[in-house]
Amino acid sequence: MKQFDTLTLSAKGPALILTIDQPKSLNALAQEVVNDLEAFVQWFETTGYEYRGVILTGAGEKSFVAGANIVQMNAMDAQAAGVYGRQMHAVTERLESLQVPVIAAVNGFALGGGCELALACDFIYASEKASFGQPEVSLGLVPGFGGSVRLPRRVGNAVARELIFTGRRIKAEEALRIGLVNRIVPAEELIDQAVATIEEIAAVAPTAVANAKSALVAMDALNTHEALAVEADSFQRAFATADSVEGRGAFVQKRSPNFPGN
Ligand code: CO8
Repeated sequence: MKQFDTLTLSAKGPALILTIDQPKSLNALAQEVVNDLEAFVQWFETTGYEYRGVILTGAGEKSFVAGANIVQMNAMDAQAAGVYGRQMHAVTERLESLQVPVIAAVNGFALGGGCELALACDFIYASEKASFGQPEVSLGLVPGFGGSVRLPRRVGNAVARELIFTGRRIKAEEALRIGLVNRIVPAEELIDQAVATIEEIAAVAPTAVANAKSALVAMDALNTHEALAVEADSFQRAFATADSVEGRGAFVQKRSPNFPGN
């Protein structure tokens, strides 16, 4: 398995578990972590596709990711901070574009850049101890790792504005209520439930999941009319795959499909 200084990788069935492993700083996104996340995405894009999904989590019992590294940011000038922010934009866009689902398994604090990193995943499972927030305003800052874009898309404009303008921290139940997380899970079952979902995904056609995901990512930038055109192209591409020939044929023949993966 590929090694990183600040991340650990482990496999569980068809899932690759990516752990941000800096528990002493509550897994804050120091420059070294951002560099490793960039290298991880590069590695996965080229050699990771034997896995059918990625689970992103944080080491320790307390925190998923407590945000950008405030100690390092305090020593930056505005120019350097801009470079740091743009690097994380590129990393989150590439993470979001991986051809397999990425689940954030939020086991504690997901604050500032931590909430923004979770939002770049396809969906979020939270432990009962998870909490979320965009507290940048309390540091005189604004969200800078994608939160102003992805939080309104996930929870709606007005709810996102309230969270961003107050910097308030919310608990898992409220995150579930506003649609920020898909489910709340006992902490000890968090990874297993995410693995079970990846197992479910691993049983369906891989090309169809990849195809659906890239269409959904592309649609984020489009209006309804343009997005429907993307869906039509995506459907036609899916229809032409061997996976779809097998899936449709198996249904008609009343048997389980055996997807060839192309
Ligand atoms: N950065 C660096 N170190 C951190 C961070 C952080 N974000 N969060 C915690 N730590 C460190 C603490 O300094 C402490 O280190 P040490 O033991 O050496 O003193 C250690 O982690 C443990 O933290 P605490 O003792 O504070 O633990 P508590 O349980 O008392 O509190 C909290 C936990 C509530 C999470 C608290 O640590 C906290 O408020 N952390 C900061 C949370 C925050 O404000 N996050 C948002 C940061 S801003 C951001 O993410 C902007 C993203 C966009 C940047 C764009 C750049 C252009």
